[in-house]
Amino acid sequence: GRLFNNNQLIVAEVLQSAEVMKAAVAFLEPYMEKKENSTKGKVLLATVKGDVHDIGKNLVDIILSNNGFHVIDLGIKVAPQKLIEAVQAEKPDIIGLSGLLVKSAQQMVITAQDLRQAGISIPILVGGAALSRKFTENKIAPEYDGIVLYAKDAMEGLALANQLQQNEIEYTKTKKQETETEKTAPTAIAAKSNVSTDVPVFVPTDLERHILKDISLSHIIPYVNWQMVLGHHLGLKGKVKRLLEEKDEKALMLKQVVDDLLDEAQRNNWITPAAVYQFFPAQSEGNRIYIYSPKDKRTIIEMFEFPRQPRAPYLCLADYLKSTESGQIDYVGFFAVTAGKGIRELAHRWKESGEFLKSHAIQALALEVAEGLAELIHQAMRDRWGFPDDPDFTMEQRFAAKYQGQRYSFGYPACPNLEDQEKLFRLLNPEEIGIHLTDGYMMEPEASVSAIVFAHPEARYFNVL
Ligand code: B12
Repeated sequence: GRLFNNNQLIVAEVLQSAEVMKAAVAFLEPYMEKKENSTKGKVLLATVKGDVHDIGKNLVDIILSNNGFHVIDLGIKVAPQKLIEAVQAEKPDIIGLSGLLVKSAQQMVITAQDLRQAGISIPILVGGAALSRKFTENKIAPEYDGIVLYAKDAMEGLALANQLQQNEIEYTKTKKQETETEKTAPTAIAAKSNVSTDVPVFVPTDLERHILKDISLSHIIPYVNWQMVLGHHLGLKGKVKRLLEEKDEKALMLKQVVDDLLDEAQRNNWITPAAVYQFFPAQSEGNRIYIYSPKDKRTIIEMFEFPRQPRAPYLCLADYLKSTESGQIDYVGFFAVTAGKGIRELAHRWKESGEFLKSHAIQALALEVAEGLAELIHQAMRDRWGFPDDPDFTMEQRFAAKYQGQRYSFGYPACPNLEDQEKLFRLLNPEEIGIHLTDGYMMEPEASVSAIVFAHPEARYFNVL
C-alpha cells in the first residue's frame, strides 16, 4: 500500500504503477490467503447532480482503489436521494463528492443538507476545479454534521482518506454565520470603458448555421495543446515543447503512449468531433447585447447582459459591439464543439480492466481535442469574418490568443453567468451535433466547449471582480 507515497511520481507513472500493481495482485491472488476486511475502508464516490465531470472522479477512484480502499463509483449526475440510498445500502466509511463547475460546488451544499436530513454524518471528501478550501469550510461544512474535507487533487484525497481511517484528523468546524456579511455591490456608477467605438464593422460572409459533423481527427491534432495533455493532465513537469525538443525520456515515452492511443482512436472512430457555429447581427445597449434575427436584422431574438468591471478600465463584453445609438448593425458569433459520445464508456471499460493510464489518457485527449476544435473553429470564423491569421502565424501565437477578436466561454470571468448557456443553446441548437445541457447547465458529453466570439480588435480577456 505504500507504493505511491513517492512524491516524485507524476500522474502518468502513478497510473502505470497501479496497472503493474493490479496485474501482480491478480496473478498472486490464487496463492494468497483470503482475509476478511482486508481493505482500508469503503468509499462511495459520486459526481454531483447536474454535473457530468468524470475524469477527476475516475482519477480519485483509481488512486484510492490501488491504495487499499474499496471504492464504489456511483457515476455522474448523482442526485442526493440516490446517494442517500447507496449510503444506506453500502454503509461506506467515507463519501467522496466531485464536480467541475461552480454550480456543482453549490450542489454539494444541497447534497450535504440532504445527507444531514437523512441522518448521515460519515466523513465527506470533496474536490473539483471550481471548488476551494474556503468554500468547503464556509459553505458546505456548516450544512453537515460530520467532517467535510477539501482535497486539491487525488493524492491529497488519498492522504486525507488514510488519515480519516486512522483517526488522525483534527477537525474544528467553522460556525455557520447567521448574519451573512454579504458585500453589497457598489451602487450603479455610469462608468464607461474607453474601448474604441469607431472601428469598422466586420461583416461575416454569411449568417447561416454551419454544422460540421465528419471532422477528421487529423485536422484537429495540430491544434491540440500538448502542454495541457502531457503537462496538465498526465503530470509531466516543465515546458513540454522544450522537453520534447530536448528528447527528454519521460516526455518522449508519454508522447508515444498518447500518439499510439490517437492512432487507435482514429482507426476505431472513438473520437467523433463535431461543431456548430453561426454569426448573428447584434448591437449593444449599456451592458446588454441584443441578438437580431439573421433574416431581418432587427427583430430581437435574444438578449445577454454582462457584468462591467467596477473599477477602471470598466470593461464589459458589450463594449465590443456597436451600440444601438450608433445606428450601425454589428455582428457576433457563437459556437459549440464536442469530441463526441462514447468516451465515458471507453474510459470506464479500461478502468475496470486495469488499463489505468489508457483510461485517463483517452479522457484527457478527448477534453483537449474539444479545446483544439474550439481553436480551429474560431480560426475558421476569423476567416469568414474577413481577418484571417497571417500565413506564418504559429500555433503558440494562436494558443496565446494573439489574433484579432476573442472568444469567451460562459462560466469564465468576463461572462460568468453559466445560465447563459441556455440562450446559446436556443440560438445554435447544438443538440443536433449531440451536445445536451444538463439541469446544472453543463454540457454532455464532458468534452465539449462553447463560446461567444467578438471581432473587435481591442477585445481581450479580463476579470470583472
Ligand atoms: C481543462 C479545463 C477544461 C476542459 C476539461 C474540463 C474537465 N472536464 O476537466 C474543457 C476544455 C472541456 C473545459 C470546458 C469547460 N470549462 Co473548463 N476548465 C478547465 C481547467 C483549465 C482545468 C480543469 C482540469 O484540470 N480538469 C482535469 C481534472 C482531472 O481536474 P479536476 O476536475 O480539478 O480533478 C482533480 C481535483 O480537483 C481533485 N478532485 C476532483 N474531484 C474530486 C473528488 C474527491 C472526492 C477528491 C478527493 C478529489 C477530487 O482530484 C482530481 C485529480 O487530481 C479549469 C480551471 C482550473 N485551473 O481548474 C477550467 C474550468 C473548470 N472550466 C470552466 C468552465 C466555465 C468551462 C465551461 C463551462 C466553458 C464553456 N462554456 O464551454 C466548459 C464546461 C464543459 C462542459 N462539459 O460543460 C470554469 C468553471 C467555473 C464555473 N463558472 O463553473 C473553470 C474553473 C475555469 C475558470 N477559472 O473559470 N474546461
